[in-house]
Amino acid sequence: MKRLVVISNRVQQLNQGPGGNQGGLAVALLAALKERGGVWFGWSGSTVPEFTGEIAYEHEGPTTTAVIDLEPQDIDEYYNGFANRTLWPLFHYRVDLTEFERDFEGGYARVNHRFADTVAPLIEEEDLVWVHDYHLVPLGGELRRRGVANRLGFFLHIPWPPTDLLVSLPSHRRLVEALFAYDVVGFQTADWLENFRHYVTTQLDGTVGEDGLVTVGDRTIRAIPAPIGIETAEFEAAAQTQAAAFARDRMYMSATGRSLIVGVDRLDYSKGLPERFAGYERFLAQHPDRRGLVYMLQIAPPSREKVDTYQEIRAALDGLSGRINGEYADIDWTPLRYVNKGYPRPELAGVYRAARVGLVTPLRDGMNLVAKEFVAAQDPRDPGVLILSRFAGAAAQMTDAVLVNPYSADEMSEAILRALTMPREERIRRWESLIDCVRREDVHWWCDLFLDALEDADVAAV
Ligand code: ADQ
Repeated sequence: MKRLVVISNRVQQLNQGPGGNQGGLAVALLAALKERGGVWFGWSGSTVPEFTGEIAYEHEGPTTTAVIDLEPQDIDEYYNGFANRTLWPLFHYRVDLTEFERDFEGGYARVNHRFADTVAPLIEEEDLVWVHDYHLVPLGGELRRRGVANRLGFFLHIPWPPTDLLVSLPSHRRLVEALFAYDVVGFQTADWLENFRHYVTTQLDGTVGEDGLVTVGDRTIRAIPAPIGIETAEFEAAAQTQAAAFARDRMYMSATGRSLIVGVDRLDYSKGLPERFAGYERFLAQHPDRRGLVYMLQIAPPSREKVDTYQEIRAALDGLSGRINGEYADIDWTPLRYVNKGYPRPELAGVYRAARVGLVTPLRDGMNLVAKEFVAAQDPRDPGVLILSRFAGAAAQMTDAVLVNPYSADEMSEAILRALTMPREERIRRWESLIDCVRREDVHWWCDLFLDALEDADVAAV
């Protein structure tokens, strides 16, 4: 079995132990690294006044993490700039929020060079190299330029936008052509892959062949759908722990006899939080008899706080939650609890399990793991109902959720009523079908799917 080199913007710390807060991706990549041995490389999260390329290592058995510090200007232009002010909004179909700045592109290119310079010497001849996400699209090409002839894979965690939107990026061609340095490129869903193929055939004169082969000029890559999953077995077990039971009981006790509707998201405009609040507000307005019998908990830890659009969405949500509670609260009832912090995974599992309804309604999402975690945490004898946006990648697999258009407050209100009144047999039937998929296509399955494709790829001989 070949050694693995994983490269992503940030690196999960080793030695977190069973009580740690590792998300599914970290669990899977660390498991793959443990099995195969190898290195996980990325940014430390810290800055230094001047880039040195010095690598800080941590080791655990066959797994090594290797991180570098970047300069403040790198973070401004690469992370808060091109990655999160340009690519993130554009790839989530938000051209209106996309900033097109040449400086950002310069910083993006510079950091990708710096990554390539520092990681290239760590790559051994037979290693599989797996690069993650929109921060690092050009890295494959930079590695090739430094003589790396290994199998190179790239996985995009976010959507791939329709061609008409992508071409609004002045450097769209360079960005997409850079993907042809890899051997395998993975997308979350067949739809995002289809958008990619459309771009390649209409803008780059490329061709699409059998088995996902896509050719532009003299380069052929394999482009595959590979929907990411969660660490289902671990998460189901987390939902059975004392910490989970404690969190669940805390929820029950704080609202006896009331049905919980839960949302858990990074505070991000792609997650559709204002629209979700509006849907819940519509529900309260349309169903006076339900007031006092339900409450909504929205957990949303802030992210990317240096980016203006994130400050704006936070301010908007503060206003909306105040308005809803101001309008509908009673002396003994708060309709909306809005919490801006993170929780350990077992506690999160307990909160999901206490909920009658999971509200996962992003306006656009590569996959959305919260939808899968919600399902994994349910009590099989009395499961809650998942309401899921049609525009989340997860909707392609989770067709037995109650699917909604997240832009429509009316649809959301109807879905909430339907979920709250759904007979137990129907809840069980839907949940069984959902959990079946969440168990089968878990994060380890995803990891194997991608790495098998990468191992089978005809290496850079091309
Ligand atoms: P994200 O946009 O971060 O990921 P998501 O898939 O929902 O979105 O994953 C969020 C993770 O953070 C979940 O595991 C969730 O439990 C955790 N989380 C959220 N709020 C939390 C809180 N308050 N406390 C603790 N944990 C919290 C990107 C893409 C997604 C894609 C993933 C993986 O945008 O579409 O599914 O990568 O590929």
